[in-house]
Amino acid sequence: METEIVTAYIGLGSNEGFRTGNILLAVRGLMEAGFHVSRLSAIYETDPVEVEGHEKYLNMVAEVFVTNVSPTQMLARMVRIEYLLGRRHKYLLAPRTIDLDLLLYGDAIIESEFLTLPHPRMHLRKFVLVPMAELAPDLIHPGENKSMSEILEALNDDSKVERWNPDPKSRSGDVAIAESHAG
Ligand code: PH2
Ligand code: MG
Ligand code: MG
Repeated sequence: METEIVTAYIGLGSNEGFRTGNILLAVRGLMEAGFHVSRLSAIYETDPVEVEGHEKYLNMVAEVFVTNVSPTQMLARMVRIEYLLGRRHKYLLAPRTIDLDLLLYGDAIIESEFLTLPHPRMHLRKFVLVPMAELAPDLIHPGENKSMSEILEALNDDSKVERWNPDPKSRSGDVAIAESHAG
């Protein structure tokens, strides 16, 4: 049987609990779910958008190679990882231990009741485009027909997206939690 390898991109986000731990456990979850994780962007600390008064997010994008897994099957596995990492859908846009969004599945354009591809808001979100442009600046967005770096450059979004800094002097909440775990 012919096996086709599809390159897919998954957006990871966490703004509740031990955020770096959640992100890394989610990457491990993706690997255990049978995805070949080929590359990871840096982790970025980002201002929450589309919501008010929530904690800052950590965001990252993972590039995965997929064989014989449909986009819907991917989504089902991703929802399971979210659940295993303690995500409970309290309300739309609620703070979450982990959010896994399927951004791109090759150049598929899909609109079904379960899934829209490309992710319908990825081209509007700096917290997605910065890590996307880090991994694949010349990749063409199949709906916008522009590269990730072109879309990012044209974006009018002054929300903060900064490389996450694990320096303990920055006293980010994660470092405090990591230190308390270290005993
Ligand atoms: N996700 C949202 C809403 N707002 N803001 C940032 N910075 N990062 C996110 O991952 C994010 C958000 C809904 O999924
Ligand atoms: Mg999301
Ligand atoms: Mg989501």
